[in-house]
Amino acid sequence: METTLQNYGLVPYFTQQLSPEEFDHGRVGRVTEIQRSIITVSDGSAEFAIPITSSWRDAHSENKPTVGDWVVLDDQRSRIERVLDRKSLFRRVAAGEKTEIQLIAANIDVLFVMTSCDEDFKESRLERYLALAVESGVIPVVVLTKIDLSTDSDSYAERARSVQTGVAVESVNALDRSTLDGVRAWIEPGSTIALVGSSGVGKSTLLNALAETNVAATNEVRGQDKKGRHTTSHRALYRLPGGGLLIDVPGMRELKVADVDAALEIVFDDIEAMASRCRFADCRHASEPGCAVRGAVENGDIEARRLRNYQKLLRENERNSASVAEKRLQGRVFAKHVKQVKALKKDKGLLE
Ligand SMILES: Nc1nc2c(ncn2[C@@H]2O[C@H](COP(=O)(O)OP(=O)(O)O)[C@@H](O)[C@H]2O)c(=O)[nH]1
Ligand SMILES: [Mg+2]
Ligand SMILES: [Zn+2]
Repeated sequence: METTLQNYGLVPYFTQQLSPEEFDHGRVGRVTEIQRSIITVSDGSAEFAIPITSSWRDAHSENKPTVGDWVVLDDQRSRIERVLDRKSLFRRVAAGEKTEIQLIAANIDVLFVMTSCDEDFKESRLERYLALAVESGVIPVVVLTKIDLSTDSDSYAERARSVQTGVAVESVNALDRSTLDGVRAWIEPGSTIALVGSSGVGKSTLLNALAETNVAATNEVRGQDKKGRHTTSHRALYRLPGGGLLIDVPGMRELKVADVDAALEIVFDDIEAMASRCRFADCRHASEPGCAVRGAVENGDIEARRLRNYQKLLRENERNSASVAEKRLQGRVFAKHVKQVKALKKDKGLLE
């Protein structure tokens, strides 16, 4: 079982968290798929369809199993006992009145941030994805698709490279396997890659090309509004012939940020560096006198759009981080309360 699980990316980081009994009885597996009420877990040789029990449904959102998680199963392989500590976690703040954290995928090594050489391409969106990738502890790679449909794909690649110092950019025609060597170089045996990007950019097409078989349904983009139909409705982990693992994340309209302070400093390192020359240490680069960042925008050294997006992400981060911290606290208080009630019932002989 050891070697087959290594194909699924099992490394010492996870085996160290197992008791000898859990390891010897092969009770460890990886979550390969999540649907409405069923979690699919693979133990390397077989897959188990595990119903999501109410205790997991009520768990705090960051503690729930997600695609890519390593989990310990019970002896009957009918229940998830616990989720192992993650190497990395890609999550977003879900849109809506309430601030909810939604897990996208766990234990990812590389994130393919996908966009196409057409009107989907927006620097501001790339900056947002890159901040989320850096915050998650995942290496981001920008994958530029549909180079065959553009006469100017090099300029798109150049724009993508200018979004963050040193970020890797790979250009592909997802329909032509001979263009995929650049992305293949990022997929090592046992490593996990997640694909994110708007609907219709070619995530499923790339997955199929790399898998060398049609594992995922692709959507033909509708002529009128260029919006793809939502064929991929759930997240799943696929094994590639070369030994890597790929997670196709269906298009998400909004990926709000929270807790990305440090990541914003990295993605916007040019603005951060310039800010050290502002007259006021807490300058917000709005209307303060002696603002070096606004000076750089006026000189054309920093794009006005880039500064606006940086400020927007900072505000969003501030707003959401506060509510996320509050949620986490509520989650912990609630868990403690449940424990106390259970202990009390046990004392009174109401629970075994
Ligand atoms: N010409 C061309 N078409 C592509 C490319 N990548 C994807 N497509 C087409 O774009 C449409 C949407 O692709 P799909 O993989 O379903 O997008 P997804 O929503 O990101 O999974 C399909 O019709 C694909 O055939 C590409 O690199 N070049
Ligand atoms: Mg798709
Ligand atoms: Zn300033």
